[in-house]
Amino acid sequence: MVALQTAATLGITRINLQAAQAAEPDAVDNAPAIVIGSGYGAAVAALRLGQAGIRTLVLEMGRLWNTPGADGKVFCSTTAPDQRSMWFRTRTEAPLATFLWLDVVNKDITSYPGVLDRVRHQNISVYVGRGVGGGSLVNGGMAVTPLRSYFTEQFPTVNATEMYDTYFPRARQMLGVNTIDPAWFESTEWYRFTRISRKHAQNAGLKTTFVPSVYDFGHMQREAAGTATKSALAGEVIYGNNEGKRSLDKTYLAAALGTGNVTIQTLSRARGIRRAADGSYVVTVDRIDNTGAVVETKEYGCSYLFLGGGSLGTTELLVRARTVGSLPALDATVGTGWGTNGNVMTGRSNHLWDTVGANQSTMPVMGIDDWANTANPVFAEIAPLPTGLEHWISLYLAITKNPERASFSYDAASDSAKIGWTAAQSAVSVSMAKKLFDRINSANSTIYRYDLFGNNKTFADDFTYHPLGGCVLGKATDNYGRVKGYSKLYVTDGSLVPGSIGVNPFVTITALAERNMARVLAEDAAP
Ligand code: FAE
Repeated sequence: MVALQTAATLGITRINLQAAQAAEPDAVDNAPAIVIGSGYGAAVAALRLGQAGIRTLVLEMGRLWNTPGADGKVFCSTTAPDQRSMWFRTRTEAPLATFLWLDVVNKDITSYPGVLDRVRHQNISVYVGRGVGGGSLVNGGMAVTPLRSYFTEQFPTVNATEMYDTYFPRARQMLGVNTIDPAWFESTEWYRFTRISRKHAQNAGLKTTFVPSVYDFGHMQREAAGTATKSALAGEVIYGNNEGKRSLDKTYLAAALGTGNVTIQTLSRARGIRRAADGSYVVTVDRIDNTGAVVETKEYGCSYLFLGGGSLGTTELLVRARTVGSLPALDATVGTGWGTNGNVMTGRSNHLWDTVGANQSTMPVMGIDDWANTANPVFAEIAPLPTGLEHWISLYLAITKNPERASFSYDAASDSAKIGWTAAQSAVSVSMAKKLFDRINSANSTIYRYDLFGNNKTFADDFTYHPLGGCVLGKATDNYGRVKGYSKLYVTDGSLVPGSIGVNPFVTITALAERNMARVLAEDAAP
């Protein structure tokens, strides 16, 4: 319903991305505006530029995900991953290492530009989406607006009234955010795992709250009723959803292409940025094939350059440009203020009578909200673990108020940026999450699971789904994402968020990009 309203508001129906993409790619060597990446921030930039009548080229390193494989599906499921699952790997690298200490989670696959990447830094791995739609292709769809007080704490220079009255509602509407029918939630077998975790939280005196989603709950109910093809109810999530998910290719990017001014070029990885004598930008791009080989290196020129490669992608481009001297005037704060949004995962073992159900929806709909506890602020998503078997496990992704931040440095040998995050910085998140889950275990006489994360670890402290920061708003950029030291160069993604936002971040990233684009288009001269 929301999707239809969104489409109607925009005056579009579903756009055939492939047809639109085929129209131009090789022809565009210069465009007035270039957007790097096609995740949340990039998609907002592309749409608003296109609507303003500005011809815009989007460069995305991943694939366009619209072609069915031999099984008739575009994406593979988490339980039967194949080459489509991960970005140039020969074995999947899922967040859960093992199950019952058995190496049954990860599978050998053929190397291919798959949809999920795990970018390994020394003490932290960062999961990111690859493809047209970025993280929206692989994420859990939780569409959470941050607590206003914490948003203000993190963004003291941003007008919160404007954000909460205009830009958050705009982002939610455009993304197609909807909420689960509480009556269905209470009765369906697919959310028994959530109800059990809610009961255990409540036994510990903790508050739970429903969280909205961009997964179409009408579709999900039809999946349950057997009248729609199963996706969320068929183990599909981190390697993509074939049905029901309103990923960016169906919302912002479809609308952007619908303006007729936007072209998306895939398998195109931006590597270098420099400024030409006339003040325009030149982007060096490696075009890759399905083996990852660079088939062409090409330069693209533009007057206005928007960086939407995500916290890792954008920060790497700028840190590299500053270090190699192609954008030497970048501020010293570029590459700083990076954090994990305090992410840490854990699992609890339930009593035999507290079954979580063999059938679990992959879309989380509830969180344990203890953010108001100033001594130990935590928001913990109740996460699914869909295996098709009863396993008595309650799984969580906790977001803790970890104040630790790290910086990027450029490593010439690998031509990449490295994050200087330490194990001690992850330990801060673990200790906060542990305080919350110790309370829950103690109230329910339950224990942690030791079999899920390798080395008998009870907390997965070595990865994040929520990389944030690196080019923080008001530090590396002005108050609207304009990069300090360079006019007409903009950051429009999660790198603007200072390391933590207290909830799942894509609604904030989208709303902030909407706010910044409104200002930039009003104030900066049109190309
Ligand atoms: P992002 O969506 O990461 O997009 C960046 C894009 O740029 C990608 O498509 C890259 O391939 C591309 N790119 C990067 N570098 C280059 C380059 N040099 N040249 C060309 N292209 C490039 O950026 N958040 C929520 O709010 N709710 C959730 O339920 C949730 N669940 C998640 C589950 C998983 C498994 C993961 C991985 C993330 C989850 N997130 C969730 C996080 C969310 O997806 C993430 O914050 C946003 O996607 C970040 O948006 P950006 O616009 O910053």
